[in-house]
Amino acid sequence: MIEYSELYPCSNALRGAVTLDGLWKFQTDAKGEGEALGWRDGLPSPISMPVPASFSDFFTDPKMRDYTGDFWYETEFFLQPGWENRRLWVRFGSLTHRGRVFCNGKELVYHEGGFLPVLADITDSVRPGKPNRLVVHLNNELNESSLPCGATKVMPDGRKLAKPYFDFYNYSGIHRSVWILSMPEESIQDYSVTYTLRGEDALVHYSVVTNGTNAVRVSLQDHSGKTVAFSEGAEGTLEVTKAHLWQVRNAYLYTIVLEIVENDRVIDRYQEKIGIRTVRIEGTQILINEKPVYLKGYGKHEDFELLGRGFQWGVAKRDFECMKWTEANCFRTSHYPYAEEWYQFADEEGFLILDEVPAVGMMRSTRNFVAAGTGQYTYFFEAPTVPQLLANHIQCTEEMMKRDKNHPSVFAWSLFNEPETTSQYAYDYFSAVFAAARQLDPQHRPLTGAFEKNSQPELCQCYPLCDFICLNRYYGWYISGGPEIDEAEALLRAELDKWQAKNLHVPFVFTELGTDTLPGEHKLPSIMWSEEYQKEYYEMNFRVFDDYDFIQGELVWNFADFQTTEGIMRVNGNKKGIFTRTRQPKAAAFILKKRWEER
Ligand code: BDP
Repeated sequence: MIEYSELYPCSNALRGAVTLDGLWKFQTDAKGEGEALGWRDGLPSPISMPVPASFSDFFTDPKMRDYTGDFWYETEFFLQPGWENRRLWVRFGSLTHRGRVFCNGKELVYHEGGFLPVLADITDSVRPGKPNRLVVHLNNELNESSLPCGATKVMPDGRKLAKPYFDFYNYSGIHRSVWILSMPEESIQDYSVTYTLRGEDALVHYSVVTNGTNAVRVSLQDHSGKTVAFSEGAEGTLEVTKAHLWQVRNAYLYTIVLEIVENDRVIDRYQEKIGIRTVRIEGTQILINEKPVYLKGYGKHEDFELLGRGFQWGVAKRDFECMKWTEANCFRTSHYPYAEEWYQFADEEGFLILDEVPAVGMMRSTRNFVAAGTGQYTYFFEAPTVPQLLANHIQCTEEMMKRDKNHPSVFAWSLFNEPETTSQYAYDYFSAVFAAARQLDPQHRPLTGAFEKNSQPELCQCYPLCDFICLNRYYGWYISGGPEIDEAEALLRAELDKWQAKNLHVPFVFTELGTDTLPGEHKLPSIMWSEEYQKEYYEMNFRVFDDYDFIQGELVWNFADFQTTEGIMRVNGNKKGIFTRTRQPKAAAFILKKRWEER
C-alpha cells in the first residue's frame, strides 16, 4: 500500500483522476462541538461554498470573513465506471492550516500544515453505485509551534481572532483542487531525476519508487512525443543525444514516462513533463546550465480579489503575462509553497522559482515588518514551543522538497523568512533545519532563507548556513524614507560595504525591497505613498546594486498589492505592489521593465 505520495494527479489508460471542484457544503463550528455531534456523518445546517477558494471574502458579515477556529466542508461523489476494483485515493492540494478527512464517516487522515498536499486511501471506505460522503474538518488557528507562526486571541464574547506574526491575511479553507485518484494495486509512488551535461548531450539519472516487485521501465519523449531515450530498472540513466536544455525564459520540456511491467503487460504508468538543466553556485554567481544568471523578478503572494488564496488558472496566466512583460525571470513563493500548478506554469515559461516553506513569523510581533528594523532583540527560539515548531518545520521542508523536486523551475529552497537570527538559540534551531534539508533534495539545490534588517553582518549567526544570502531591506521606506532618501542610500551602501568586507564569496540576492504606493496618487515633487516616490526609491536602490558585483539578483516586494490583517500600517492591505491587486501596472512597473529589458 502507498504510504505517502506527492506525485501530481495524472490520468492515462491505467490511472484515473477527476476533480471534485465545485460547490461544497460549509459550516463553521465556533464551539468545536462538531466532532462530538457527529458532523463527520454530514453537516446539520450548512451553507454553500466554492472549492477551490478561501472562504473569507465571499461574506458580507465581518465575523464570518475573519472567522477563526474549526470549520467543516462536505461533498458527495460517485465512483466512475470501472473503478470498483482499484485502489482509490482522495487528494487535496492543501487544507489550511490543518485538516482531518472522513469518507462515509470513517476517519482517514489528519494533516498539519496548510500549504502542501493531503492524501488519503479511500478504497475500503467507498461504496460503488452509491453516493459517497466526503467530510473535512479544518482549523485555521495560529500558534507558535506551527507554520506560519502567530497567536489566536479570544475576544470577550468568546470569539476567536487570528493574530498573525506575518504580513498577509490568514486566508483559510480548501484553496486548491480536490481529486479522486484511481490507481492499480501495484503502482508508482515517487520518482526523482538528476542531470549531467556532457557537451551537447545529457544524462538523465532517475530513480523510481513503487510498492511492488515488478520490473520498471522508463522512457523520455521529446516535445513532439517521439521517444528519445529508454532504460530499464527502478534506477538508471537515460542518455539524451543533442539534448534540448531547459533554459531560463526559453524552456524546453521533455515528458518522462514511468511504467511497471508484469509479464510483458504494463500495469501502471505515470508521465510528467521535466526539463534538463543544472544548477550550481560558483563564487558569487548562480549558474544555470553553467551560465551565470542574474535574478530579476518578484516576491509574490497567492492572493486575489474575492478568491483569497484559492488557485485559479486565469489569475496565474495574467501574472505570468505581467511578469514576462517586465522581462522578469524569477519569483519567490513568499511565504509558503504555492499550488503545484504555479510550478507547472513556471516550468513551461522558463521562470526560476525560489521555493519557500511557510517559516514566517518567527519573531514575536504582530507587526514584524516594523520590528524587523528596530534592532531590538525579539525572544523566540528559546520558547518551550520550539521542539514542536522544529519538528513541523522539518516535516514541511520534507513535504515541499518531495512535492517540488522534479520541477526544473525550482532552482533553490528558501527555508525561512525574516526570523530572529542573532542568538545562539536561533543558530541551533536553523542548524537542525538546514542539516535535515541537506539530506532531502536529490539535486542538491542551494539552500537559503530571507534575512531581515536586524540580521546585520556583525550580529547575524545564521547566514553561514546559506549557500547564497538573501536580504529583505527597506532603506528609503521603513528606514529614512521620503526627504531622507539620500541618507537611506548611504545606509544601504554602508551595510553592503560591511558584507563586502566579510569576503564571503557567495552570491547575494535582494529578496525584498519596496514602498507602499497608492495607485493614482501623484505628487511632484514626490512624497511617500505616491507613484513618483516608488519610482525614485527603485532608481536609488538599483543604482546601489549596480555598484556591488556580488549582488546577483533583485526580487522586488511585491508583484501585486495583497490583503493583510487590518491596522494603522495597512490601507486595505499591503500596497507595495508593482501591479495593483487586479494586475494593472503602477508607474514603477515601467522602470522595472526598462531596466530588466536591458539587463
Ligand atoms: C517584510 C516581510 C513581508 C512584508 C514586508 C512589508 O517579509 O512579508 O509584507 O516586509 O513590510 O517584513 O511590506
